[in-house]
Amino acid sequence: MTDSAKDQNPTQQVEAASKAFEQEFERFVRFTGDANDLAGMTLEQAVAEERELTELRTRHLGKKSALASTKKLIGRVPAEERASFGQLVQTSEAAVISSVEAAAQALKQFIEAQRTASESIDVTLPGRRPRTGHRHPITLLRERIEDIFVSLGYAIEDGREIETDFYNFTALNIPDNHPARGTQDTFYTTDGFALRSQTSTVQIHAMQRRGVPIRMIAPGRVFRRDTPDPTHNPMFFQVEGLCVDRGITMAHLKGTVGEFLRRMFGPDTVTRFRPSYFPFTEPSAEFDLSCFKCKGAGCRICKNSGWIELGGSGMVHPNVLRTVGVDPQEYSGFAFGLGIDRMVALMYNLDDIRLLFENDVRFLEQFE
Ligand code: 2NL
Repeated sequence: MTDSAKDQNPTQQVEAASKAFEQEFERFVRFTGDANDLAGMTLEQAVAEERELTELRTRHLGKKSALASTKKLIGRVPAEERASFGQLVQTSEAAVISSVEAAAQALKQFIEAQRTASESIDVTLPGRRPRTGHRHPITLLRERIEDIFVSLGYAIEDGREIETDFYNFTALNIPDNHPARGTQDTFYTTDGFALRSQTSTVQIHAMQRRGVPIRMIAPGRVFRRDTPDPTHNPMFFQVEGLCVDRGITMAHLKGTVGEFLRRMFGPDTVTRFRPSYFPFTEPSAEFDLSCFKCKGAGCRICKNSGWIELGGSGMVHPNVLRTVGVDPQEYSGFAFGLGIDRMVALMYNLDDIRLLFENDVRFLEQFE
C-alpha cells in the first residue's frame, strides 16, 4: 500500500482503485461496444490483446489487487457505515468484472471467428484436375505409320536393342572389314555385343522364325556413334519395312513406298527414287517426296529443291536371303528404312531434333 493510500479513508481507497482500473481499461473500452470495433485487427493482434487483458484482470481483481485490500477494511469501518461501504466495494468490484468480461467475451468471439475463417475450406470450389499426360510426338507418328502398314497387310515386329555381331552386321551382308563395324560408328558392350544400328536385326530374326513369304515393319530405337547436333543424336527411332514373296520386284517397292507417303502427306504427294548403295540391298535406292509445304516450288523446308529426302530402300540382297535359309532363285523382296525423328522434325518444322529428348513438358505438350 502506498503512502498516499495510507492517508486515504476506506471509501477514498475504493474510489482510487476504481479510477486506476478505469484508466488502464480505457484502451479496452472499444472492445465492449460494437463488434465492428474489432474489424481490421489481425488474429495475432487480438491474441496479444487477450493476453494483456488477462494480466489486467489479475492486477485489478487478483488477491494482491487494491480492490482486494479494500475488502479487508470492512471490519475497520464504523458499524453504521459498514453496510454502505460493503455495498460500495461490491458494486465497484462488479463494475470491474463486467467491464473485463465484456472485453474478454468480444475478443474471444473475434479470435474464434478468425480461426474458423482461416481454417475452413470452401467445399463448393471446383476441384483441381490432375494434369493428364499424352504420348510423345515420336510415338504419335510411329502409331500413324503402323496404322498405314497394318492396313496394307503388314505385321509389326519388335526385337532386342542389344545384338550380336551376326544380326547387326554379318546377316546384313556387312563383312568383317566393313567401315560400318568400326568402334567409331557403333556402340559395343565390353563382352562383344553391339547396340543395334538399324532395326534390320528384327527382320532377320523374323525371317528365321516365321520364314517367307513375309510382310512386316520393325519400328524401334537404334544407336549410332554420333556427336549430338541439331540433326544428329546417338539414339534415334527408325522404321524398316520388309516384303518377301515370289515375284516381288522394284515396282512393288515403289508402289508401297508411294502409297505410304500419299497416305501420310496427302494424295498429291509425288515420290522419287535415286540410285544409291546399301550392303544389304541390290539394287539400292534412296527415296524423296515432293515437298508437302511448297508442293515443289521451293521453300525453306526442302532447301529450295522441291524435294525432301526421306529414306533408303532396295531389293533384298541375295546373300541376306541365303543367310536366313531362303532361296533367292525362288523368292525376292524389297526393304526400306526411314528415321522417325527426322520425319517428326520435318512435319513439325523443328530446327533441332534434340528437343525431342530433352523431356521439357512445355515443348512436348504442343504435340497432343
Ligand atoms: C535408311 C536405309 C534401309 C533396309 C534399310 C533392309 C532390311 C533387310 C534386308 C535388306 Cl532385313 N534391307 N533394310 C534396306 C535399305 C535401306 O535403310 O536410310 N534408313 C534410315
